[in-house]
Amino acid sequence: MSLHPPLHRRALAGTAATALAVALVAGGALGASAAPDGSGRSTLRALAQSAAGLKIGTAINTDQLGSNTRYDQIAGSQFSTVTPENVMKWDAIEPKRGQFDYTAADELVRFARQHHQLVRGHTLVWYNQLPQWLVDLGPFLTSKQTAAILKQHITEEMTHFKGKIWQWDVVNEAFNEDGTLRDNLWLEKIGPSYIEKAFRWAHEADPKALLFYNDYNIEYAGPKQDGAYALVRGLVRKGVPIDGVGFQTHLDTQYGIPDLETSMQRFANLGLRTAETEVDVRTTLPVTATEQSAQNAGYSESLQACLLVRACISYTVWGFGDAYSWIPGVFAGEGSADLYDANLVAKPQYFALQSVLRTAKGVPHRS
Ligand code: 9MR
Repeated sequence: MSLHPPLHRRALAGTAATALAVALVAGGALGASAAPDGSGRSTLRALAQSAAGLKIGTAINTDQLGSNTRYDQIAGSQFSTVTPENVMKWDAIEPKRGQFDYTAADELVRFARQHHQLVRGHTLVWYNQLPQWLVDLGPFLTSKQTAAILKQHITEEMTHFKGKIWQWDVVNEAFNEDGTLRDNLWLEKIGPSYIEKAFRWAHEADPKALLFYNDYNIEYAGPKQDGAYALVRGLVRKGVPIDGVGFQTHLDTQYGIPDLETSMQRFANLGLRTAETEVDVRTTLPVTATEQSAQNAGYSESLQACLLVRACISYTVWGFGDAYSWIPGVFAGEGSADLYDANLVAKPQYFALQSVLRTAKGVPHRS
C-alpha cells in the first residue's frame, strides 16, 4: 500500500516541540526505568490510566503471541488495549467461502481478557486483504449479491465476537488522497452507500460496540481529511450509527508532524469520539541523532494531541517491536518505527511516551 506524503505539512527541524521531546527523552532515559523491557515501575498503561483515563494500545502480531515470552510480557503489561494486526481481516477469517477460522483471533481475545485489556476490532470493510475467492468472484457479482455478501460478512464476524470488542474499525481507508472515494469492489458494485450500509449492519450485529471509520493521512489538513469529514458529517446528520473516527497516524520524519489536536477536534465537534489507531514513526536508516529526536517528537506530540482532545479515547501503536514492523517491507531503506528495538529493548521513543504521560494533566476522557 502507499502512504503518500500529505500535501500540507509542518516542518520539523528546530521546532520547540522537538526541543521539548529531546528534553523529555533525556529525562526519561535517566529516570527510574531501568528494566530491560522498559517497564520499570510505571507501565505505559498505568501512566495513561492516571493521565485522565486514557487507554493505550498496540497492534498484536499473533505469530509471536504465546511463542515469544518477552513479547507476551510487554504486550500484556504495557498496554490496556490490543488490536489484531491481521487476524480479524476477511482473508484470515474466511479463507474459503463459508469456512470460518477464528482460531488466532479468539486466542488474541483470550489474551486480552487474561490481561484485562479491551479489544479494537480491525477491520470489517476494506479494499485490501480480501480472500482470493472473493477477489475472483467480484467481477461477476451484481449489486444486490455484493451487498448480501458484505452484510453477511459483517453480521457473521461481529456476531462471533459480540460483546468482546470495544471499538470496531467498520470501514477502513475508503478515501483517495484527493478526497474522492477510493475505487474498490464495494464502491463499484454498491455505490457510495456501501459505507452507510456497513455501519447500519454493524450496529444491528453488535449494538454496544463503538463503530469507527478509520484512515491514514487524515491527520493532516487537506482534501483527504475534508473528504472524510464531509462523509462522516453526512452520516451523523442522517442518524447513521457511527461513533468515532480513527486517525491511523503512520508518521515519517521526512514529512513532519501533523496538527492532530486540531484535526481530531474538528471531528470531535460533530459529537464523535476519535482515536489514534496505528501510530508509528518511521525514518530513513541508519537513525541519526536528528532523526531520533524527530521520531521522539512524532510520538510525544501525537500522544499529547490525544491527551488534549477529550473525545480521543485511545492511543494505539501499530506494533511495538521493530523486528515485526510492516515498515521495512513496504518502504525500502526506512524503519526503526516502533517503541522497542529488534531485541525488544525499549528505545528513546518509549521513554518519550512515558515522560509525556508522567507530566500529563489531561482532561478526563470519554469512554
Ligand atoms: O501491518 C499489517 C501488515 O502485516 C499487512 O501485511 C498489511 C497488508 O495490507 O496490513 C498492515 O496493516 C495495515 C492496517 O491493516 C491498515 N492500515 C495500514 C496498515 C499498514 O499497512
